[in-house]
Amino acid sequence: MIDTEEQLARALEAVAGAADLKALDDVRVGWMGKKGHITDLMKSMGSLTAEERPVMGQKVNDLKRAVAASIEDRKTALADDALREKLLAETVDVTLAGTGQQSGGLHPVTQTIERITSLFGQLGFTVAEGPEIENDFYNFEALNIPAHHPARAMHDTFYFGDGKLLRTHTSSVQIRHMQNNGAPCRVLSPGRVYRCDSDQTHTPMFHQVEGLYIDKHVSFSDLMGHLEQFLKLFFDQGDMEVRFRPSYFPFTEPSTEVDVRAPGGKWVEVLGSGLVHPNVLRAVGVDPNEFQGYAFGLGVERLAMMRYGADDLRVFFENDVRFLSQFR
Ligand code: 2U9
Repeated sequence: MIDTEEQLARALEAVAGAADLKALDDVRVGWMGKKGHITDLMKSMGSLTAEERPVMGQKVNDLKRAVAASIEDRKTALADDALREKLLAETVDVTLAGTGQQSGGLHPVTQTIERITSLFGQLGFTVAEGPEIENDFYNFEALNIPAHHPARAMHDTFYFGDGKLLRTHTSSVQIRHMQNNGAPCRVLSPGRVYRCDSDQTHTPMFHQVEGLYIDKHVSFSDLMGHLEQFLKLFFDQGDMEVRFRPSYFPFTEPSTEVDVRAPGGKWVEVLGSGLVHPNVLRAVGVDPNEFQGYAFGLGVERLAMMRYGADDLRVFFENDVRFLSQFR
């Protein structure tokens, strides 16, 4: 009879010597497969006597179970080894210095709006907001710009076609504010405005800050003094030259455009202003014989361009992080 003890020893040696899963599978096929050693043993039992056969059958079954169990054990051990190796290779050294998180910052337009509102805040101005989608009354009519007034051609307005439009200035916010709160008032309206215009110095959307100061004794010299002081503080230049040029706006009378002397000696326009037109006060139910005051409007990107020395308005809308990160 065949010595199954010796067979088992040979099998266990082969299993232990299998260096990887592929080699182990070859061992399995060699022992347990259709043409494997154990199958051969089963077949050879035909030549045994009737007494030998059950004894041998038992031994071969035991051998088969033992070989299968050792293959399973080896398989688990090889998988464990592979996992251990993988974990070792992927070890993260938690004591290494981190790569750091870059902090963001406010957009230069936001920073400019905050600078402007903070400076006028020192004069007691508060901030008001309102809708970007407006109607004819708040954007034009109440501002002394009636239908067919040539000033409507000054604004290339985006119309929705149902009487609604995108506000062309934030004056509409101040009209709403006075309608709701009456006079006196000191209010700033920063926000997006829209005009159908696009080139190096015009974008279809830009930001304005408008200011409105209405009280019983507000004069043109208040306008001049406040705006000159604001510009000197805004540009951080105490000896900055400021020039008031006569102009025309439907909503102010008299009106003035304000220039500052740029480093090259050139006069550059920075804002428009004037004493609020009596018709505008009447439109919101304020008596122009009791109250009067000044209003001004400025383009935020334009002021930001001058302060930061940018030469193209569009950089403020492209959101290129290489540009934005300079303002962190
Ligand atoms: C009310 C009454 C009057 C706001 C004013 C300007 C002059 C002005 C421009 C500056 C550059 C617009 O962004 S810009 O193109 N604005 O010149 N704006 S006075 O006047 C008002 C506002 C509200 C109730």
